[in-house]
Amino acid sequence: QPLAHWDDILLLDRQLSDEERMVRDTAREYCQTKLMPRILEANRHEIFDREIMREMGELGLLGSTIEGYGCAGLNYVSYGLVAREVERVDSGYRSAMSVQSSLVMYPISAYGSEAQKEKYLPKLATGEWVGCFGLTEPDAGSDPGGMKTRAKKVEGGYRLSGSKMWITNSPIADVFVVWAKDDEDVIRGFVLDKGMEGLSAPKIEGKFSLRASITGEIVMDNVFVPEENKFPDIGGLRGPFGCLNRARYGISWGAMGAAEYCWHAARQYGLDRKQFNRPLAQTQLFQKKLADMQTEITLGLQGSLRVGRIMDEDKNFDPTMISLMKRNNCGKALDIARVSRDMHGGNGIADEFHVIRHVMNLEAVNTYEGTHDVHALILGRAQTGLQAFV
Ligand code: TGC
Ligand code: FAD
Repeated sequence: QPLAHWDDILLLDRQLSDEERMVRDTAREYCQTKLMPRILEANRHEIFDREIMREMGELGLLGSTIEGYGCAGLNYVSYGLVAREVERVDSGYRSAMSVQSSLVMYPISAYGSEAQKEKYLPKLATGEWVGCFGLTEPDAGSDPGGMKTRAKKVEGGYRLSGSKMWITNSPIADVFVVWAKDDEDVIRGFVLDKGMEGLSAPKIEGKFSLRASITGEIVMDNVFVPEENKFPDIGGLRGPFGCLNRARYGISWGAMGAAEYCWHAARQYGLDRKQFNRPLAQTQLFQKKLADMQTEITLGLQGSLRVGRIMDEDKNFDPTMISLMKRNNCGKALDIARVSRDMHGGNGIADEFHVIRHVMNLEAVNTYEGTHDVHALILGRAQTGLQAFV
């Protein structure tokens, strides 16, 4: 008989509190019963079902770490556990959730005025409003400091001009958190509302990754943004990076959820399928691959749990910890998904088996929020004191 806890060899379950287990189980139940049945068609036809945001809102999964304003006030470990369950189904659904939570609601809660918090957070928490986060531009990806979007001071506010590229949720967004340089060349954050004159968000077509997540541009043609829509005090890259820390942390858990799906699927496939008169799982090569998957996933989850505990206990966590886990877990998840695809043979390329979808998704997950190599450079700089970006 297999070991009873072969899928949790270091007993992560026992490291969780009752409340954390309850949050995880609620998220798992929702994801398996409501999201999993939708994903095949959503991925095939590039459909993002807007209703999903309302469902997540109802369960308290949006902005879940925020206290008040209709948010659940959970800890960061719980947030990570939810990301793991959502991404076990699809990275695109986790994208929608993490952008709303970490990249839209978090900056409003951390940098926003009281009026901004009251106006935006409750409706974002229920999923009535969808948000997006505009940092990347066509010519400024890994180097967001090179952005060209300008916020020119005018009477009563600012005029924003420029364009943002690869923006999750933008075509359906009601709320746009946008980063732009002011007249002093300082990066500032603004909250734009759908319908502002000069604001549009065309969809990017033809993605072969995260097809169940909607991605677009944000085009700003001299958009007037009133003073009260600017984050009052935050300036510089610290603003967007404060949000990215939270999102990257969630991704480190989420990527492990996708990897777990691929690992479990490969194991089951190997038990069920016979070649040369024995189950594939009874071959040495197959078992070595399963052992490698089990090892990387077990260590990756422990690492993310450790970072989550530090975030919950010591608010002064070091972002380098997050770079380490985002980089490692995304890279390892992508490797695991590719190997699982191979272990499924020809069936591995059929979407009914779901593994090829995870492979395609994890390509983007390994790239966004800081590429695998950019996080290597962040880690390299942190241990040598020498920056190698330029
Ligand atoms: P650098 O000199 O390193 O820093 C400039 C200022 O920013 C501060 N800072 C941070 N603050 C908090 N947390 C962090 N992680 C921070 N990293 C940097 C830093 O202290 C400094 O502050 P100050 O006050 O002294 O000015 O800046 P650099 O220009 O050299 O940066 C280089 C680099 C590579 C580290 C950085 O630009 C980077 O990480 N690039 C990757 C870009 C990225 O991650 N983009 C993400 C776009 S959003 C997205 O992908 C969403 S996908 C979501 C989904 O669908 O799930
Ligand atoms: P580049 O920066 O041009 O990088 C290209 C290659 O060069 C990479 O391999 C990179 O590692 C390498 N490279 C770059 N600099 C160096 C260096 N100094 N040394 C060595 N190698 C280097 N952005 C948002 O603002 N909001 C969103 O909601 C959002 N959602 C996204 C959704 C999807 C599906 C995708 C694909 C992207 C999304 N992004 C979003 C953008 C994402 O963050 C960027 O794609 C990412 O930061 C990389 O930037 P880039 O695509 O311009 O690649």
